[in-house]
Amino acid sequence: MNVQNYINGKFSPPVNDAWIDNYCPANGKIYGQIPNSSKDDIENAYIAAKSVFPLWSQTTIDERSKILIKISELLDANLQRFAEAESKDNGKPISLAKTVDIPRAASNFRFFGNAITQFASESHESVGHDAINYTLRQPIGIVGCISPWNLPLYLFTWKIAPAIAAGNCVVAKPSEITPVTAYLLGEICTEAGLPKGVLNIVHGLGNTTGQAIIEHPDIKAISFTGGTATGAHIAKVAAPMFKKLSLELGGKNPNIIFADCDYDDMLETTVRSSFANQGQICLCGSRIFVEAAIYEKFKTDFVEKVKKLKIGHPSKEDTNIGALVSKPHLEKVLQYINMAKKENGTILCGGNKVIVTDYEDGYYLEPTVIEVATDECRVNQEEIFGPVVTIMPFNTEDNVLQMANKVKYGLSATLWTNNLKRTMRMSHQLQAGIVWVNTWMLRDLRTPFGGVKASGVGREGGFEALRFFTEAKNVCIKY
Ligand code: TXE
Repeated sequence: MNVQNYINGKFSPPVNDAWIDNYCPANGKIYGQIPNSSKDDIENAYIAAKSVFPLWSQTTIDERSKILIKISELLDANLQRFAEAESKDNGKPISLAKTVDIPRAASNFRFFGNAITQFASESHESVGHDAINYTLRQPIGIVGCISPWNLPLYLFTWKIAPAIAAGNCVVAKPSEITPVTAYLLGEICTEAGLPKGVLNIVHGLGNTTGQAIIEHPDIKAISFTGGTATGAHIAKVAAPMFKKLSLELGGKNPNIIFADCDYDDMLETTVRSSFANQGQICLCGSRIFVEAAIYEKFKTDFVEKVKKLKIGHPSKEDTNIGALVSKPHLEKVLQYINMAKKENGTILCGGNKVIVTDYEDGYYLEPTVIEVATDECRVNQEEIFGPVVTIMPFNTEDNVLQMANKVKYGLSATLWTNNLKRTMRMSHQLQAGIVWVNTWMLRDLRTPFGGVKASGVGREGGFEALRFFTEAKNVCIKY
């Protein structure tokens, strides 16, 4: 499928007519082209956004809400088509695209369509001064949204929906590796009656198209999800222009298992938290720490279950593990597996490329479990972002807490225990933006989402996202 930019409500090729090949991860073949847009396309998108901004920012809340909810309904109605496109573009199992990615994209619009109707500001009476303060929450203006390839439409809409709900106009760039569902979203926005120019979707590489967004002096806020190195680069470019920034970056999340947990539930969920989406979710629990008393049992049971996961073409309903997103990414993950061997890690299962019949050039990899000799080795410290987890035992709460926190990242952590006091102690001390206890990736869209340390800056989700996409202005009136 060939992709075009969506600027001012219309599909158009890039000004410089430069194109990039788009690969299908399931078979390694080129199946379309996408624009490699330049500064000129970003400028056109900006001009379209700017021209409609006064109108959009003054649209009633009710009107905005209705349009967002209409977009969510259209996504629901097109679930199958979008799920197939997402699975083909990204390599993820169709079952995941159908039950998680696309429904969640629809929920993002529904949620923020409703949330904006409840987004209240504050007022404070300055007693003794005969004055009253009230706080306006004004849209920022034109904002930039840049998203990654792992949950393409899910994360793209996670940014766009609150931005437009709050009255901003958007210049957005999806990942060049997975552009298709963002392209299809354009049609839906037009059909839902979103005024032209409110959302402009520009495709292209990070260092050309993305760079033009972050360097644009009048794009006043950037919401970005992606790699930590890219996040640091964006922060550097944005700082001298005092842009507002929300950065959702990488993770190397601990999954801490105590002997007193509900074992079967933990085992089932740990397989999912390790390998869902081929392990390419920033929330995956890639470092598993198991209390020594149940370590050997866990090791045997976990490996047995992992070996049963079905690796196959993403379009097959019974596939558990699809293809990795790209050839360079597959190679990066394989390098980490080799590194594990050099670091005296033991590969308990997996570790090899998989040849799927009829799709020999697809980017398939066995789900891999590595028993590490020390928590300080690189495979246990660096984000691999693939179907690879490390496991090791621990003896005490203090010992595991120290290892859990001894990485540069701090996105999420998972804890398995039935001990309430320990739950509280650990949850409060884990260095992470999100802690799950006896579950994983249970998301309530009202809750704050984001990380600490190298996992990012700022929070999205619920009213946090609406706060990010607005400027607070206090008005003080003496009466
Ligand atoms: O991400 P990039 P990549 C991690 C994961 C992965 C690594 C690199 O470890 O292996 O990051 O992945 C755009 N100005 N995560 O290279 O480059 C880019 O076009 C503006 C974790 O694919 O950060 C894309 O749209 N934009 C992560 C987006 O940034 C730029 C999910 C993300 O791509 C840009 C993905 C620039 N100079 C990878 N350079 C998560 N937190 O979930 C790139 N981009």
